[in-house]
Amino acid sequence: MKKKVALISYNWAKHFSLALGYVKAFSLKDDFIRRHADIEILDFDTEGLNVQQIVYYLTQSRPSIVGFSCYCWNIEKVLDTARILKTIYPDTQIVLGGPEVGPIASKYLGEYPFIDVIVKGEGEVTFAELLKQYLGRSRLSEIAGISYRANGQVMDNPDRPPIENLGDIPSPYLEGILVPRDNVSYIETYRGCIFRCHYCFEGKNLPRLRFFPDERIEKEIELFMSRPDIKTFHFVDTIFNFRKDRLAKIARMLERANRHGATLRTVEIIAEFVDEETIEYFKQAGVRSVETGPQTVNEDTLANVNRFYRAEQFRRGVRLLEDSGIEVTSDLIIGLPGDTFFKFVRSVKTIVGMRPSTIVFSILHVLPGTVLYEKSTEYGLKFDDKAPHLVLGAPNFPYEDIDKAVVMAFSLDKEYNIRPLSLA
Ligand code: B12
Ligand code: SF4
Repeated sequence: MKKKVALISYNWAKHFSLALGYVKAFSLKDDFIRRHADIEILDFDTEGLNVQQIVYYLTQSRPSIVGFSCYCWNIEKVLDTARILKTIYPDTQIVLGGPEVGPIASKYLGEYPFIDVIVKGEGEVTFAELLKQYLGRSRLSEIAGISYRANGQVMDNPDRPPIENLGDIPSPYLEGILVPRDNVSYIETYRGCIFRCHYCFEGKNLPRLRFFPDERIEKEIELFMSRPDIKTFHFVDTIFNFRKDRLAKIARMLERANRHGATLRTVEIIAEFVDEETIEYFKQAGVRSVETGPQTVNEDTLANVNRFYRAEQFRRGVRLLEDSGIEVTSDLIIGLPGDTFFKFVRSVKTIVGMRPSTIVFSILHVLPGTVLYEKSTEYGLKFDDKAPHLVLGAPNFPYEDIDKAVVMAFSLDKEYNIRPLSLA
């Protein structure tokens, strides 16, 4: 009989898990796994069903291996589900992966005895090897990229190098494992980021960019655009416009495939890189709105967190975009090391003066795997070690001031960001 494997993701805002789509698609490439394992992806909404309902659901199929996709917004629910499952079925193997647990795998294993294995970093190859191990084909000690429990001890195997050729991962969309849904579907064209902002884990600190093959991206775009129900979708890429020739290529693919008037929602961009030509490519691609930094405008803070910002180019980029009808969302982070309450106010004044459509304020999350997390003491950062790891104080930005900034941001959000639909 085939072993039952459940891959679970607690998503945000009706999204579904691209990560688990890749993990399943890669595992099914292997003939032995295909013959011996039944892999089911279960997407739930983080705020939807409660843990008891999910556990009850799992008792119906009794998977012997349960893999969870872990992010700072769902880890509490993952841990509750895993603990209860392991108590009911001690033989069930609990495997965790994702950016919340990978960078601090030993810590999680040390604190939560019901976790069996944590996959560090990219999960595709490692999870397939792990499945083969569960099916009797290898030993945990031989699998790179995992931490695990053996005889009561936490073992930490060496990291696995990044997947060299991303084309080795079958597309979960083209394989029919994931079905695109309007507004919450993502295409990934490359992994990594050209920058290394110290608060960010998007590029996962990997040394260089790696790209999915063009033909495969084109086929995914074609699949999305062939569906009249897909009115809008996203790219997961860290910076949509990091190189103009690439942007031009993707824009052409999108234009060619777009027969139902689909639009691209909120791609992440660097505003400083925007010029007239970029605007033309964005239009060709169907981009209606973009999201960008600068997170703070203060030079010492920018230097502290290794963030790229060029005031005049940024201003020009925002104007070019807004004047050509592409909405700009500008992001500011509260609590970055180097900022103070008044420096935060300065950032707000500067950005309001540039008149983007929307300003999004967020409180600094000190995320595992980031430089700020690893060097928090050096930076004098206090943060809640419990996810989502919100900052509780920086050297000249004490908790009370952070709180004041949050209240101010809340009011500004009402004042600046609300537009009745009739005026939008
Ligand atoms: C899409 C997305 C969202 C979506 C939600 C997606 C969902 N499924 O619910 C939205 C836009 C709603 C969102 C919101 C937020 N997000 Co977000 N988001 C992303 C984004 C851009 C893409 C995720 C993705 O699909 N990546 C592609 C897949 C392939 O990569 P992956 O998820 O890392 O998966 C790989 C490995 O981690 C591993 N893996 C993952 N799961 C599993 C499971 C198993 C069993 C195994 C073996 C392996 C494995 O294998 C995968 C393949 O290699 C990432 C950045 C990024 N580029 O990854 C941030 C990211 C996940 N988000 C992040 C954050 C902080 C947030 C917010 C808190 C931001 C905020 N300030 O509000 C909010 C949280 C919601 C809230 N309001 O509280 C952080 C999370 C860090 C952490 N420790 O969890 C990330 C990493 C970005 C960052 N800032 O560094 N987000
Ligand atoms: S914040 Fe943006 S630019 Fe900076 S490392 Fe993350 S994805 Fe790259």
